[in-house]
Amino acid sequence: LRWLTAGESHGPALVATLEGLPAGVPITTDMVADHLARRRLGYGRGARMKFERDEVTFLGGVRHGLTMGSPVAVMVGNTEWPKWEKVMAADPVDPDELAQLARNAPLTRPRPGHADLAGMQKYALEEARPILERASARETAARVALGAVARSYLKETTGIEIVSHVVELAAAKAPYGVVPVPADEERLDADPVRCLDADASKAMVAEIDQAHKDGDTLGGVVEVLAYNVPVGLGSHVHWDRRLDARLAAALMGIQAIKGVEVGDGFELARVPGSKAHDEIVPTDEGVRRTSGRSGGTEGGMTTGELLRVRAAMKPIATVPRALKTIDVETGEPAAAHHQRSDVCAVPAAGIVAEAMVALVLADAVAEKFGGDSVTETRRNVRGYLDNLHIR
Ligand code: EPS
Repeated sequence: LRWLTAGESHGPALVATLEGLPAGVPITTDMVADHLARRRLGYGRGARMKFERDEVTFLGGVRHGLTMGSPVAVMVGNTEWPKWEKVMAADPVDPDELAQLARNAPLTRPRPGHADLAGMQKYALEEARPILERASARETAARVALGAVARSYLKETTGIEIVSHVVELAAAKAPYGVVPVPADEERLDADPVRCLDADASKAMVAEIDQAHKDGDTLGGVVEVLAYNVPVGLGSHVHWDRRLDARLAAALMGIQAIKGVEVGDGFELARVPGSKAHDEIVPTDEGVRRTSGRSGGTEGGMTTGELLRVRAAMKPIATVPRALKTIDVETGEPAAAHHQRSDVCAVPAAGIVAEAMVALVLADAVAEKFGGDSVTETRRNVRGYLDNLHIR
């Protein structure tokens, strides 16, 4: 599969294309809109999440609710656009007119932790607008839109289903080892922080309330689970074919993610081998592992067990109690620019992480099973699984 996104946070729209899917994948505007709505949930989001809507339009690749095998193109409109149409116009705008717009004031006090300063240096810019517009997590709406298509492909061809939850938010932690199943999605989405454990959820909400009072922002950890993943996606033969490497890269590629773990991840480095690995046993349903510490990959290949990955998000860089920076215009110390921001976007990061996992798995499924129609892919999956010589 190949996929790309384009678009700025305050531009007219985000667009995304996905090429390489077979014909016959069920997908509708509503299916995409549902996932986009899930991304906007979560306690601690800022004002923009409340008044903006995500407007979805398919521009190609889909007819009467099914993919056609041609590239899928989807557009997510920014309803904020009318306020920004001069500031973010593609064509030149009269400089006098621009100078009168408060919104267009040059952003010369880069935020620590954001792409602002390094981006201005790298792209030789006098202000941060062109950097932050694309660095913004608004772009994740485009990935979630494609993720919705990838999920439908996975479900149709392999039965893979993906669910995520928030396991840590600042100092508040969900109990280890309690994981949701796909049927928990509605319940998770109804929780203010998408946490499965009621007490942990309350503690997380309290963390956000406190940070809000303090003019601060918070990060956390999300966990994504993929059920019904067949054995043998990815490969041990080369570093860039290892599925765990591909998952890690995809998750690290989400704005503000600073760490990724597969299965028990860093914890595995702290225990001896006898407590780190998942023992293999014969059962009535075939070969199984007795535990899920590896997160469902061994040697860069899926094992057929539950796939489990985690991503750690740092606190949002737009801190209301502004951090120290410089004004690049004068070179003097200054307070970082701040207009409005989310206190915490960890619940939303979980939905984005689901989309990234879906895209990586869809890529691995397409690579292993091929097919130009969903029926053909499904037949290939079944043929492979029915003929596994060790089961
Ligand atoms: C974002 C800052 C906020 C968020 C935005 C991401 O936007 P603004 O600066 O316009 O208030 O609302 O997220 C989205 C718009 C979205 O859809 O997720 C940032 O700096 O990354």
